Amino acid sequence: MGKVDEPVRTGTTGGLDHLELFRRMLRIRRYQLRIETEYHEDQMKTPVHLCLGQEAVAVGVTAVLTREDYVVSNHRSHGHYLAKGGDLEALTAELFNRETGCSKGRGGSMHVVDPKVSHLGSSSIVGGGIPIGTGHALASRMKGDGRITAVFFGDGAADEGVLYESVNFAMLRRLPVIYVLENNQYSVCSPIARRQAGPSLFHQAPSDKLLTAQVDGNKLLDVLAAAEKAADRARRGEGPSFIECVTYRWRGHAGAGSDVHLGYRPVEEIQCAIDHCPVAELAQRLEAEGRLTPSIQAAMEQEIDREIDQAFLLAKAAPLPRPEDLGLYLYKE
Ligand SMILES: Cc1ncc(C[n+]2csc(CCOP(=O)(O)OP(=O)(O)O)c2C)c(N)n1
Ligand SMILES: [Mg+2]
Repeated sequence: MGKVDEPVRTGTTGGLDHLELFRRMLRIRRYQLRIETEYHEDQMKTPVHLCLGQEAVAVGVTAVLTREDYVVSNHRSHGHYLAKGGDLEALTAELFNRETGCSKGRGGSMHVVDPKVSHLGSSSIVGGGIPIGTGHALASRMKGDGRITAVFFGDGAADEGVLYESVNFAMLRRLPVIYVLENNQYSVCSPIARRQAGPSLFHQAPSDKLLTAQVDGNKLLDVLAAAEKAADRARRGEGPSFIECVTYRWRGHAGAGSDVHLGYRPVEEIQCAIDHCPVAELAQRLEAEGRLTPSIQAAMEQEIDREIDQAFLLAKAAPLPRPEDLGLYLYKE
């Protein structure tokens, strides 16, 4: 089993280590870049949706969760899974559809799960995770197990009616859930301005029923601050929150590499997002505080790359599921 990230804090205030959060963002960044390099070899038979440029959202939100708190993710799943502490080796094996994968090779990139760290899975059905996460929060409330749930979804999912039903129900029952709208401003090739009439209506909800925030999703500390408030509120039993993290997807919707040739967004827009890189933004802050130097970063990168090398090596050598076993695991007893 690969190395598992522990939660940085356990639901009490303070104790956040920003350097450790930087390492997590860097790890997700370098992992995505490696997938991108390897994807062209066509050994990974799964579609992939890279989260390059969106690392601060996954890391900032999961930093305030305990290992027992739940995460429900979507098709752009890698960052959420790794930030929650999911096993990197098992994720890599899943990308190669191996028996050792986190979904035993049957799921691929869009269906990743790691119950050991309460990552309950991702769904390829846009918006599909929203009611599932709401249900987990309801279960926690009924059992009184003290767990909270964070649900990640995109602006495309926010176009769907299920979000209204879910948030309304969570408000009504004061469920311990954080809805994290990862607004990267596109649903495949459709810009948000062509799909939504204005800012999300949830920002106008009564504040005692729904805590809402819109933050710069490329600034780790801004995401963290909003997530912290939301988690504290959920733990106090005061109900749900809705955090919109405005960010940007650097690469094409699916697969590896740039999609500028499709012509649906200007090159300058992509460049502007890259100029506001979330990893570089945090690096600059930490450098100014004297906590990060180029050599510290280089050492982190080396260690991360070693871990990634090992994961890819193991994944490629692992067995595929046997054809006679393909009917296994379809139903849970
Ligand atoms: C119910 C449903 N409708 C449409 C699709 C096709 N589809 C896959 S991803 C996607 C875009 C989702 O956009 P968003 O929620 O903003 O997430 P992002 O890809 O930007 O991270 C669409 C329309 C789908 N998988 N499921
Ligand atoms: Mg989107």
